[in-house]
Amino acid sequence: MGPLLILVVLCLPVCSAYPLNGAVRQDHPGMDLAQQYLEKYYSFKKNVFRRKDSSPVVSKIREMQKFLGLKMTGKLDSSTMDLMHKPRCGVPDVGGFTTFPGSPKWRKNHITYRIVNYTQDLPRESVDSAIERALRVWEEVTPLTFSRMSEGEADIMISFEVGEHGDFLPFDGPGQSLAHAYPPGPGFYGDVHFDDDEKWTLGPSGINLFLTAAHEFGHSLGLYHSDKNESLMYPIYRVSTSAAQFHLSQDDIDGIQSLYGEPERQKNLGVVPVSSVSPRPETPAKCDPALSFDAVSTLRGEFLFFKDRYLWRKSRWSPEAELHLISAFWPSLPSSLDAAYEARNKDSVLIFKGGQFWAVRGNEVQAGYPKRIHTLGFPPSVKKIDAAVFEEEKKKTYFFVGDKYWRFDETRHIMDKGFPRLIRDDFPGIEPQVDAVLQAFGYFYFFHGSTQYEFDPNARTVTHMLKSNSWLLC
Ligand code: TQI
Ligand code: CA
Ligand code: ZN
Repeated sequence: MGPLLILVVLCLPVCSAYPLNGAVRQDHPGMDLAQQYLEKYYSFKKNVFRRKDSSPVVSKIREMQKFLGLKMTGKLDSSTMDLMHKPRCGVPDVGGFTTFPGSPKWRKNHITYRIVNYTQDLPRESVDSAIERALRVWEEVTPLTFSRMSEGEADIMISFEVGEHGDFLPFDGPGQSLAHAYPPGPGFYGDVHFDDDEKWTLGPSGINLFLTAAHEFGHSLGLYHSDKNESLMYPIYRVSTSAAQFHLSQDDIDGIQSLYGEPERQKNLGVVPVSSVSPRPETPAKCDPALSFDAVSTLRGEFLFFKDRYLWRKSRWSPEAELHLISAFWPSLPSSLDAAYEARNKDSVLIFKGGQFWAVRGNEVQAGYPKRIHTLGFPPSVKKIDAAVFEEEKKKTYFFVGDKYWRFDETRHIMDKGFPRLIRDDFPGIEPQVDAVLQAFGYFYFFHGSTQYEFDPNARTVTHMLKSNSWLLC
């Protein structure tokens, strides 16, 4: 059933507008798929298909129409397309994921992408981060890695287009077709186009760019659709979850791993617990609905959630969070921390309690620590910090204290002028006091008791409210 649908979906807009009887250019990408389909099911030959005089195509279509019991127009008219849209009898439906005919895939593990242009609907940074997150979805379960190019020809060229845009698969205004993607290969293959007549958003209204992109990248990497309705590759658009809760279904994972295999275990983090004391019975329960965190940080691509004497460590590779004693990583650190953040430009995690802070790198607490928080530029009235988060792009750290926040410049090592400011003025919807903050996927996640707020820093609004322990898959 795969090839049939490819033809229909990829060809539907163009075929209804341009019957195949000679009016259509023969070198557009949809034609390759149409050709594959006809070859496979109607023993159609490549060489004749490409001829200037395309009457063999017309007769093939007539043959197909005859077989399907339709009026033999020789054109891919709407009744032909409608019927072809239905599952094809006699083609076994195995269930679950499918790949393209011939299972095309990238023959390398490092893939480049380029965002060629932008939609007006979202700030550029939000588009960048939605694309990055959508690629990470696949990166996490395969040996594939993606890197972004700012010019030249990348494997996956990403653009926003309206109407006719040069590939003979014109978009159709708001609704219906949202985006399309080509299976792996050279040239336009692998590319993704988004219909810029859609209202692209990152929230639940409009069309969610992250979800759509994640689905299209599935196609760009070689997956076709799945009939498992919980899968990302199921061909019905639904906004189900927020970015924080989104996860691939097992079917998507099986599908992509059938092409590329599993991730190379496990990028060595150089961070291991130095002792393995098994947690005692008074350990916090990760799925307690009232669970709150003391501090949250990233560490070399992992997430750390601090609570009392413990931390949960959640790696990108496994959905399971591991519970450890903080002292198993860093024996000299205190428990019940106030705040933590990763200064990624220095490969360090900064950990705060009361008037002191520590810098750790791997398992080492760095020399010269703890230091006094006032050395960072806080006035004497600040006795402790509630939460801290590092913003990678701007290389700034935000420190939250009561209803105010400070901004620290990690490059120049000074507190920025004009601070503190009120949290409510710049982070509308975020209530003091903040327990912990995390930056991930382009969002800030503010933790306040058992509630977590997903905040889009570009749109300056709360996009979702979650349970604090949603990261621990409760
Ligand atoms: N676009 C279809 C889709 O992505 C068409 C398409 C483009 C396609 N490239 C393809 C189909 C390669 C098969 C193979 O499925 S769409 C959804 C979903 C669309 C649909 O605009 O209809 C999503 C785009 F699955 F939700 F229905 C994104 Cl997420
Ligand atoms: Ca559309
Ligand atoms: Zn699709």
